[in-house]
Amino acid sequence: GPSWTRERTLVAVKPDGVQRRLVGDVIQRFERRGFTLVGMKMLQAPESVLAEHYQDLRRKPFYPALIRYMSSGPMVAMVWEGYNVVRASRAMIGHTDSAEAAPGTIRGDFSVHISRNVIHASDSVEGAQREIQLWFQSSELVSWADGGQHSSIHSA
Ligand code: IDP
Ligand code: MG
Repeated sequence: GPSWTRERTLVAVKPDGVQRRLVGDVIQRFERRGFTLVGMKMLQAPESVLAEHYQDLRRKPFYPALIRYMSSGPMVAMVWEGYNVVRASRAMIGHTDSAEAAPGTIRGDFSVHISRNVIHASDSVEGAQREIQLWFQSSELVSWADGGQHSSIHSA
């Protein structure tokens, strides 16, 4: 079938989001939207993985603080699947800078500062593929048939 039927993205509740008990709310938003959860794990991220994840930001002044923040406690990494899930999840999480994030988005509802912005989502299909491979073994991802109300649109 067409490749978009299997579009996947990496979403991660960052350590501040876990500490603030926002994991359930995040999952609920993605479930209600109709996306399919195909992988999930809780972990305290190793700095080596974070360094690869944020390789494009390594020269930014905030980079050391970013790595400290992201490794400060457990995070919950997830892989969500569905039609246009990469673009849709960026819209759902909202602007990187919480002050700019629209109300109704995850960052717009739960975060006031760019350095504690609760959640990550991949920003492109290529980036998503790279990040999913970085955080998950392929054996940790599960394909399952959606027999529910969203099956027609997500596999049309
Ligand atoms: P994104 O998470 O919306 O994709 P990126 O520009 O890729 O945003 O930056 C990755 C992460 O780095 C942000 O989510 C945020 O945690 C952190 N970050 C980005 N810019 C700043 C900054 O100016 N100060 C502090 N942290 C920042
Ligand atoms: Mg990014």
